[in-house]
Amino acid sequence: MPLPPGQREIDGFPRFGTHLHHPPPPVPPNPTLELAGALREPRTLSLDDLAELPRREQVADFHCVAGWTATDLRWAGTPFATLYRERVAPVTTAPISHVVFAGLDGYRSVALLDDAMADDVLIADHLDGAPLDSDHGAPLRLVSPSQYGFVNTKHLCRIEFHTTAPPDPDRFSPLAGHRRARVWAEERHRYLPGRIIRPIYHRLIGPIRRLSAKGSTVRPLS
Ligand SMILES: Nc1nc2c(c(=O)[nH]1)N[C@H]1C(S)=C(S)[C@@H](COP(=O)(O)O)O[C@H]1N2
Ligand SMILES: [Mo]
Repeated sequence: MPLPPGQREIDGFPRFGTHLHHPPPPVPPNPTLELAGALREPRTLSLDDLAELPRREQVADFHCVAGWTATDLRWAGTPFATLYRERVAPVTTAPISHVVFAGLDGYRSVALLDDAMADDVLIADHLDGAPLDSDHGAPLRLVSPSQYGFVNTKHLCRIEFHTTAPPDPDRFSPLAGHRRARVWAEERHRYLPGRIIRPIYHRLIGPIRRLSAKGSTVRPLS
């Protein structure tokens, strides 16, 4: 498979992220997924509730905006579009445009509903045949392979459905991520072209990997 522009293949799949130096959040004894926002009936799904929906397995590459790509990851879980159609669309109060994915560690990502409805967007609970480990987002994570890693919230515990763009704390951040973050269009940065920002991000990979490895509870990375 060719890689999207500006990406380099790496060996393995490192723990990576913005809450890197912290250990991953503990998995609660009875994990839940909250559905909130512009819904007539906000609800909290257990993993058993989620398991009532059809599941899917898919193999995909994973592209971090900093420029590394982990290849051929085998994910399994519930397609986001299935969850949306079966559990959300019937109870929305107005047309939904944006979706916020929040993690147990306080991380948040925002996607357009149109992007989240793509066929390959999963709420994954397994990677390579095993339940997600804490490095990669236990108990649930978003997997949106056509969008950069920062959209792929790990430790997913809440999905909010919005009728307009939600408040944007990153607006003035020098590394604000692109709102759509589509890898084939190299939509890395909110305001700068992907090709321009690429070399700056590449320089961040080494330091961030070392920091993330420190917080890892699974296996050390060199
Ligand atoms: N909850 C949470 N999700 C997160 C992050 C994070 O710090 N916390 N980092 C994001 C970024 S920038 C990337 S590249 C991927 C990394 O996923 P991995 O650690 O499974 O490689 O997770 C994304 N999802
Ligand atoms: Mo990332």
